[in-house]
Amino acid sequence: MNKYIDFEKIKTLALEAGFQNCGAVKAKEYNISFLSEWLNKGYNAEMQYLERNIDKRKNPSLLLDNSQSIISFIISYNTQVFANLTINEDNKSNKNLKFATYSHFEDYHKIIKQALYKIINCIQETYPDFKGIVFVDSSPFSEKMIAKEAGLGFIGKNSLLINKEFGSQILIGEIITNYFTDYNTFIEEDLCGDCKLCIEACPNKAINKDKTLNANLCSSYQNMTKKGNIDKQIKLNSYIYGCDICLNACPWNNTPKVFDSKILGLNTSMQELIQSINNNNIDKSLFNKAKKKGAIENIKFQKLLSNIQKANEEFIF
Ligand code: B12
Repeated sequence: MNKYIDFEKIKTLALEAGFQNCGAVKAKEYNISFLSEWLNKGYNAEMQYLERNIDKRKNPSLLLDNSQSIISFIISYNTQVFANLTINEDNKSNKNLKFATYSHFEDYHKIIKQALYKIINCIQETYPDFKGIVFVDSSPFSEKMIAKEAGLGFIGKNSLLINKEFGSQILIGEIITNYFTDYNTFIEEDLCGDCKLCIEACPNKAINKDKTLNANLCSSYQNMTKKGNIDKQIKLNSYIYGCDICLNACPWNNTPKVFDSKILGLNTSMQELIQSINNNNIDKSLFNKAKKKGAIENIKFQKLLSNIQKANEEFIF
């Protein structure tokens, strides 16, 4: 017997759970030649994990027995609370060191996972044999590729998923399930046109013309993921954790929809941490506190200190 669920039911639950949108694709094999080309050029830097699980990256259906569908969910972090905070930050000196916007919030990995499990539990009340596994970020497949196929946006020149309504300040998660549903049939056209603002804005020329990113040159890789110190030639432009330069340059982020998020709250400890950094009295206990609640989970204190030193050196030279 076919296990089918009406997509509208999933969408209703997704919006109730606090997502901005969702879309479904059939779990199937994809052509991922874009990934091998990217890896062959060494653009993954030291992120060797991207070279593993190639079978699953190609065919995410291998991740669940009898899988039929992948449902992709997006959540925007253009929230009203952050908009208010940004206004306050504008008043400060422009020598302030910055964290990428998404890291001002509570840990999106936890929040999205919880919301996705909630959706699965609700569905199981009516469909007890509905099975679902959830992924956020650590997914062994391209989340942007699936989201694009699911009709949630297009891939911009900066290689990010851009949604017409919410821009690129969005995060992605998925449920892989054993149920069929109604699949998306509309793929958003490429709406970058001739615009090259993100390419031009990147201080390290990390963005190539073919929508790929050389992670070796991306400050976000250098100040978050890379073990050890940042390469000398990299310019951080004040970013000591992650980077928003190519997102901020994007016209699709000029007039983003600002809203009250039901689930994505600010990590208030980040403000205390940032203040201590900009007052030159960084406090390890504030760092630990911010790390516990927030999205800066993958950085060690020593690395943050060396990022701060590097960013400050740029003001001197
Ligand atoms: C490794 C990684 C990084 C690396 C490398 C980034 C990169 N562009 O590859 C680093 C550390 C630099 C990084 C930085 C950031 N990241 Co990151 N990252 C990832 C991760 C874990 C894997 C990405 C990957 O596989 N890269 C390899 C390349 C080749 O593949 P790709 O990036 O998926 O994109 C290609 C395909 O989608 C392909 N494609 C597009 N359409 C189609 C259609 C078909 C049919 C096919 C076959 C292919 C195809 O073209 C794309 C470009 O080459 C994903 C989560 C995940 N599991 O997918 C998050 C993810 C991409 N990151 C995310 C975020 C938020 C960021 C930052 C904005 C954080 C910050 N503020 O600092 C920056 C943005 C930098 C940038 N411009 O990309 C979000 C992006 C959301 C969005 N709007 O797109 C993701 C999806 C995490 C999440 N769950 O939300 N990241």
